[in-house]
Amino acid sequence: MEQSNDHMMKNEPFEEEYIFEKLKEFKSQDLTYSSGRILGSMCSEPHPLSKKVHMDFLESNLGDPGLFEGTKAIEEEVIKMIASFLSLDRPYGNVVTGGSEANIMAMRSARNLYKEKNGIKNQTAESFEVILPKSAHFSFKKASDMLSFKLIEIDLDDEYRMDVESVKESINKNTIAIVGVAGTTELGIIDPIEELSKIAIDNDIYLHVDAAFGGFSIPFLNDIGYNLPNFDFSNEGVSSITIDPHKMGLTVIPAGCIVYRKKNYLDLISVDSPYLTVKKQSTIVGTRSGATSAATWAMLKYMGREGYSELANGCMINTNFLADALFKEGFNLITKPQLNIVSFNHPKIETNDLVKSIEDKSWKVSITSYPRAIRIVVMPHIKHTHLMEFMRDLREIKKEFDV
Ligand code: 0PR
Repeated sequence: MEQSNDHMMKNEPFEEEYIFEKLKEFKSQDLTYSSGRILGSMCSEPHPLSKKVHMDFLESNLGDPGLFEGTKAIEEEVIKMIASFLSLDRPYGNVVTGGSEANIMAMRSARNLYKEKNGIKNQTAESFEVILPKSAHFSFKKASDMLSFKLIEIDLDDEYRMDVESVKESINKNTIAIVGVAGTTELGIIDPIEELSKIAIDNDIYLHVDAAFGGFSIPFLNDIGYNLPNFDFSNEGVSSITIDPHKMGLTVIPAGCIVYRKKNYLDLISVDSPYLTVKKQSTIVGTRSGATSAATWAMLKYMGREGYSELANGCMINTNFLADALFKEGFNLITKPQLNIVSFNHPKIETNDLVKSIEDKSWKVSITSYPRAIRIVVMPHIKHTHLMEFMRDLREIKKEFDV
């Protein structure tokens, strides 16, 4: 069984048994969701059905959909099903690799729409501007670099939402898009999309909503009476929405979705693909997985709105339990959780020191940048018992710090 490094360097064939053994060793270094120790991730353990379906479609390539017409039909149904809970009857869009790709596609559409409207043929790079909240995900920094537009970062109000007055003041003739977030990465806050929509209509500007995280919770929580703000296409100014099945949708990675109100937004970013079975392609990725579309389709059918309501509600119950427990122990909650994210710090312990002590007890948390705090994303793999253990450890840590 044991084969030498020499052998490896020559890249001679190995026995299957050795390969599995080696990979098992690598995998043993990974954390598992089921341990409950991953507290700072927006991904979770995929549902077994999603894994099974994914395996059945591994060879399918949506980069050349004429070869995989059945899978292409699945992708279209996924976009339709998702759009139905975003209040849009005739959607256009794709299942993509995640929120980053979806956001980059939306920004490309917005820029090209602006160019079309203004008769701009060449890049006038430095003059394009996108208005977005300070809380927006870093994928917009990538988009800005790739597409050459300036980011106009808007301050947040007292509730960490994008400040609407500042948005109005920042609009000028170079504005190509406004971005609002429904479920911010650090705090899970929902921006005032209804107001942004009015501003977008009044100024004839493209409005993109990044609901990568919140999109798979907000509609289902509202079904059961949560009364969260409306972020969807029923706001006439919303041009596109990012929404990720691989976050709260329980599907395998990589599954994100971009949903557009108009076909033109997709056409504006299509390039000729002469030697494929279709003559145009709009996604950033060329050869792309059909398996994630199939797995997402299966999960949407299997869970239904009710299943996703139950899932999101379970996470919210755990979120509120954690927030209350932290508050009782004297921690500062940055904000009352709107979705399943709790961010906190301690008035007498430096956040970095607190993180170190938490990590010494084998928990993985993440740190927010504004304001600086510890962030816990209460995903479906985090159970009540894990949170009880976590609180026990926090009480010990407090003792160590003498507070
Ligand atoms: N938009 C929002 C609002 C997001 O929160 C994220 C990711 C994205 C877009 C980009 O999505 P993709 O990562 O699918 O391209 N937010 C998390 C983050 O960056 C993703 C994450 C997932 C982080 C798992 C950690 C982790 O373990 O914080």
